[in-house]
Amino acid sequence: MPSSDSSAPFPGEFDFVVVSNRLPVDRITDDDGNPSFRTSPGGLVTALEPVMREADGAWIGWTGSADDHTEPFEHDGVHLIPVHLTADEVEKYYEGFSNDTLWPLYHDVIAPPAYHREWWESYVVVNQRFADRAAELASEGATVWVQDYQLQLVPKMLRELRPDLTIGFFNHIPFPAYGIYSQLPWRTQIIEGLLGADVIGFQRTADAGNFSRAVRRLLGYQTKGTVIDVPIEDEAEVSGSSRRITTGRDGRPMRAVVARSFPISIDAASYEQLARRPDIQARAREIREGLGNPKVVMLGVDRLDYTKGIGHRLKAFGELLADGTVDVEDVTLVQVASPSRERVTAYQQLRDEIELTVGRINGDYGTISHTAISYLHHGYPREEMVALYLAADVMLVTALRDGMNLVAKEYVASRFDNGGVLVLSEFAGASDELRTALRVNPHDIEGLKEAVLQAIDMPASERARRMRAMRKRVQEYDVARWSSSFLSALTSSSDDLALPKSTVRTPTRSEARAEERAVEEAR
Ligand code: GDG
Repeated sequence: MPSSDSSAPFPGEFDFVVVSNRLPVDRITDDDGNPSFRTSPGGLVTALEPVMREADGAWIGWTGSADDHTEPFEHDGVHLIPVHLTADEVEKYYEGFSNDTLWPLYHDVIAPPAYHREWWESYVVVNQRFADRAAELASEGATVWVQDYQLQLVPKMLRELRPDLTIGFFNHIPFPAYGIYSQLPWRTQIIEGLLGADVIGFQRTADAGNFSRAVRRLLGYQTKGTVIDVPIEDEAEVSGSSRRITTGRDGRPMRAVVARSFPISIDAASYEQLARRPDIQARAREIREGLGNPKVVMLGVDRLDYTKGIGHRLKAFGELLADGTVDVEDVTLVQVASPSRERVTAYQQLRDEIELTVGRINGDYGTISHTAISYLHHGYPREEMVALYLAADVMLVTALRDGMNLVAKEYVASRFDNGGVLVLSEFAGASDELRTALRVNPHDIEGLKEAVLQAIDMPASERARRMRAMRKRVQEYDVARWSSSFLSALTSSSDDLALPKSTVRTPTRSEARAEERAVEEAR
């Protein structure tokens, strides 16, 4: 164990620890100006809350404010342990390396990644801080689950400090093909960092495959199916580890690391519950009335991010209006673009581009009584989101690259009426599961326009058939199932891990090849 910070409460107390960049709470200020925290509306919280409660677990993360020295506190029965970040670290580790290097790189360089050595240095320092904190708090033999791309070095750092721990890692965003990943100047360190985990989870089978390929190319380790044999260098790790240790061909001790897909999901039942509420249904009707009761309401809901393909969607809609295929009196698009990463230049530019395009389309095709695009640069309460999902005949998810895309699943979960059509990018992880959506290549504007028209004209019986199949999937594989399947893979014996069962059917060789071709072509 590391020498524990004498001021740190709860040393070695927790059997289950979650580590993520952000704590699952947002800071709010009440009417009297008193600050407090409120649970943030993410799926991860919903998924982990029951596990956290049962295990009396701790959640380590940043509060979202620079230079914030909030002490550990309890919120809704979960111990929250803030990690402090300076303003300089927020700029270099978070906005820089995480959001301006890794994010664009892992999303197939849709925007050019920036590589700066001082950002990397800050990433290392901050990852070490998170690892130190987890090492202090975890009990002997505890399970630690590290989340996402901001913390890829934590598994290795943590294993060095605490070889007795069981360590999981889940990557919420894609893992790119080697040809792209290999741009990263610190590609080997990141791979080694991740391999400190016992189980590395990805959204799609293809992501796990890309990772294993990078391991083979960069480190030359053997991989068999989803298992990677990782040589153990450190003697202390052999004696201290609770995991199965095998002997490699060269006589060196090895650890079996599993890299496979665990597609994340949502709390489907809670979306359906909201959608069945009469007040939310009334609100959905009100939204349609407010839009002038058009024949067709189309909807997009995204963080304002260049990965989401908002521009491609607007281009397709704009062209349909321009060539007269759809009429602004009949069809309207509501685009919620919730504010995101507003201090990163690429996001500022994106906002300008999108708002210019929306303005042009509305100026060219709007009438006094009908607006082509209702553009909303706000965040909304979940109730309002569900009302929008109910109001929308067609949901447009046209991401150019997306780990999963929960919006697609939320739409499906909300449509208990089996109405509505989902147009879904094949580049979103969700398209592996939601196979009866109208799947599109968003780069193909003609194809996208055709899919939009097909969605608009789709007979009710076909809508219902497609929606029923998608609803079955989302209801069965909800977020509780996601976390329990990850955690059971993590805590089961290494022997079991050698025979993992993916929750998603592994694509056949020809499907995988077709997907690779599609990716190549899209580039
Ligand atoms: C990352 C990966 C992966 C959006 N605007 C509002 C609002 N939202 C909610 C949505 C949805 C969530 O935010 C966005 O999740 P996504 O999955 O669509 O996308 P990312 O934020 O990029 O998430 C992604 C995910 O991690 C999980 O692993 O699926 O691929 O990129 O839940 O509903 N919620 C509310 N108001 C808004 O205005 N309440």
